[in-house]
Amino acid sequence: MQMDREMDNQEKISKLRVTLSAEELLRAKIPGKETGIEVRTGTCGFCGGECLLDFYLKDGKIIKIEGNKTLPGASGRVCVKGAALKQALYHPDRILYPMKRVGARGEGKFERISWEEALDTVAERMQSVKKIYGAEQTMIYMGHPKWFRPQITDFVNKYGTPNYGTESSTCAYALMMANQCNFGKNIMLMPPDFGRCNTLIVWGVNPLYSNSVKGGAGFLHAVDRGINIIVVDPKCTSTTEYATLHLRPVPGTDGALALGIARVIITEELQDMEYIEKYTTGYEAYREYVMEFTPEKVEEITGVPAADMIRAARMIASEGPSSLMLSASPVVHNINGVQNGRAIGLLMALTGNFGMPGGFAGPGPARTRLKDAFMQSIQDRDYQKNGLNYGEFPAWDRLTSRELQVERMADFLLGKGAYPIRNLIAFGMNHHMWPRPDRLEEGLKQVEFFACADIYMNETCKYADILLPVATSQEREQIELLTPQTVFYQQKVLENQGETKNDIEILLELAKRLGFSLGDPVYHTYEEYLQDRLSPTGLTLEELRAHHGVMQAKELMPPRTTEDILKVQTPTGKIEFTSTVLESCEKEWHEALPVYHDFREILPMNDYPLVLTTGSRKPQLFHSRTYRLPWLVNMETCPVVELHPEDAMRYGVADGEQVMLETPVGSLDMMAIVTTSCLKGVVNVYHGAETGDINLLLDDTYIDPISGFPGFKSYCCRIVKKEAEA
Ligand SMILES: Nc1nc2c(c(=O)[nH]1)N[C@H]1C(S)=C(S)[C@@H](COP(=O)(O)OP(=O)(O)OC[C@H]3O[C@@H](n4cnc5c(=O)[nH]c(N)nc54)[C@H](O)[C@@H]3O)O[C@H]1N2
Ligand SMILES: Nc1nc2c(c(=O)[nH]1)N[C@H]1C(S)=C(S)[C@@H](COP(=O)(O)OP(=O)(O)OC[C@H]3O[C@@H](n4cnc5c(=O)[nH]c(N)nc54)[C@H](O)[C@@H]3O)O[C@H]1N2
Ligand code: SF4
Ligand SMILES: [Mo]
Repeated sequence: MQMDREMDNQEKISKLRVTLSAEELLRAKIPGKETGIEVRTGTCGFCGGECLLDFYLKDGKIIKIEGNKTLPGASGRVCVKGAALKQALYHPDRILYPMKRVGARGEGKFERISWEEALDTVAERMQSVKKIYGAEQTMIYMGHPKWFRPQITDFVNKYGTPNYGTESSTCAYALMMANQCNFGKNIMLMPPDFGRCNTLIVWGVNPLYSNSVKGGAGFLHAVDRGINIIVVDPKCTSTTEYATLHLRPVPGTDGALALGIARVIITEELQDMEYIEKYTTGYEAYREYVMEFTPEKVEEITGVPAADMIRAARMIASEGPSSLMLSASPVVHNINGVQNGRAIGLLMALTGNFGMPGGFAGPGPARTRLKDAFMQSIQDRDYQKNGLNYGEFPAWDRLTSRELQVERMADFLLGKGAYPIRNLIAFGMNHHMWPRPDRLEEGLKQVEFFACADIYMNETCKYADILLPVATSQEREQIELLTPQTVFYQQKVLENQGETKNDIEILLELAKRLGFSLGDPVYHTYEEYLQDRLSPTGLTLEELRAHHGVMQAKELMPPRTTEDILKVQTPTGKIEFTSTVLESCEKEWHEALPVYHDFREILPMNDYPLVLTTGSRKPQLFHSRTYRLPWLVNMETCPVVELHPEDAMRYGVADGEQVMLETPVGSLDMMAIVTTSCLKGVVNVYHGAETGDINLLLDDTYIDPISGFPGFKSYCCRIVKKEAEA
């Protein structure tokens, strides 16, 4: 179909070539000799989604972007952010040269220096701190860019600091912890089986906004198959419009809902006893515990009507196979997030869906792999035990990646840890993404030395002593998988702007100065890294380039079978209704059962009666990356708070009016958007903006004691109408 459409287009373009003048062809951006327009296919990379795009170049500059339609696995789509890449790539905020600070910290005054000077300065600081005080007094941080996560981990291990943390201290790892407690350590974030399930539970995910091109397409494919879709989301979104059943719990109450669903399944004897007996442990204790969650009690806690919850339970258990779509964030952006995540995942064990075709984490075809892909090969961390908060989150220390939980970075930079942090070396850091960025700013002012590698001059960079200019994914060669068996080599779409280098090139340069190299076996250049990444596929870089960058892998891993998946790697070798890891932590809230704790019991809800949810994704925004792009931010030019009409009425606020949003931490002015898409009693604010940053109002000690994740999705607030100025 897609190929046919593409042929039609080609035919139309050929006709145009005959009928239009060169000038008209240029205006229509038709590629060819007459216009000098060339099309190069590459990955977008703006959100890490790696969608395939066609970049139209004229005189080396991108003039148009379209979704690629021809390569295997390409959807032909581009989301609004990808379409705005043109503004992002050539934005004046791009850091194009290495620089050193000449003004005060935070002032943003810099002077251009050479790469030699920049790299020598950073390496010398790292070396001297290591020699005099120990490598642990250098902290290394990395934000959302994930493409070089395994390489930076390798770099950190070889340098020798335990104090290495990433944005995954607020994203993905807590859900992985929940999954690993239940299903063992080889289970990460599992995509649902869109093609084979009969009931799909979309729990706290909005794929049409957050994963618009790939996950969105998978979700719509499942919708087209006419299966049951249960969406669990407090808000109404474009995803919930496709729901057969939309459950709207108060944020952070997911655990109670899942336990209530389990109770219905067990009381109606719909659980899969044969599966439970064969593959699980702790069922008796779990069964006893879930009996507390009667439909009436669950309705009171979550606000979900009992009848809807019962319907969902019957669908999941009787109309399977049932699959589960979870996100890296909302469920675990609550202070009871790991236990809630466990309670949800265990529904897949209760109903015998874990590891089954059409179920959760089920079997899959033979596939190839790339070496060191993020999430496939989380590397163990060396030196972990000397880390600044080792022992504070014992389950975190044992599971996931063994990084430092950096939620308390402000304290460490402010010298409140067991020893000081003298160097902060950051790749893609934005302190506005953390609760209390004002405290982090104080830390950034005080740390002795701060180097930052970023694509853009963001607010964090303004505190750095040395700035390293980073290339975008269009400015580097890449190797990616297009399908489970197809490998893609992306040539550079654009020449590097200014003197930018990509992150791995920067790491290699720093490593050389520090006396080591990356990789095992070691590689010394970016090209050698690409070859190393390719090695498990059986292909060489040379032959892949010679085949226009697309080839079938020569070496495949055997298909994943149900039998293999059910050899789970928990301490007991069984799926654990009672978690051995959590129990062994012997800490409050670390119960072996997925015990439900209600956040409202520890918050001053009487004074701040509204639940504050922050960061529900908007299609046009991506954390801090988009606020500088006019095409994307012009839809919303000031901070907004969304609230339900009944709440608006209660506070005497009309749509478009100015309000003050107050939490126990502080207050901010915002514009009220009154919308029935919000759940009554819950208000929504987006995050990531440099002005009106909602994270200023979040308490950085309000965290899940198991994972250290902030309670971004269920804090408390109140709204005060601002009187119009006379
Ligand atoms: N456009 C865009 N896409 C993105 C991002 C972005 O910033 N912008 N960020 C990327 C990143 S880092 C991540 S982690 C993912 C997140 O991806 P998603 O999880 O899909 O995104 P969200 O919109 O945060 O959350 C999905 C839904 O969960 C609901 N929700 C909020 N709190 C709760 C809760 O406590 N329980 C339940 N059941 N639902 C809740 C929200 O109302 C929302 O509609 O998106 C990725 N994709
Ligand atoms: N209140 C609230 N806060 C949240 C969330 C929420 O829902 N609510 N969501 C949390 C979640 S899930 C996440 S993942 C985090 C994300 O938080 P961050 O990781 O801070 O997110 P970004 O702003 O996307 O990226 C940070 C920086 O990385 C730079 N960058 C991008 N690509 C590259 C690259 O290839 N190399 C280098 N060196 N730099 C690059 C960008 O220019 C940017 O300055 O935010 C968290 N914060
Ligand atoms: S979803 Fe959008 S921003 Fe993300 S990689 Fe795809 S086109 Fe780019
Ligand atoms: Mo995230």
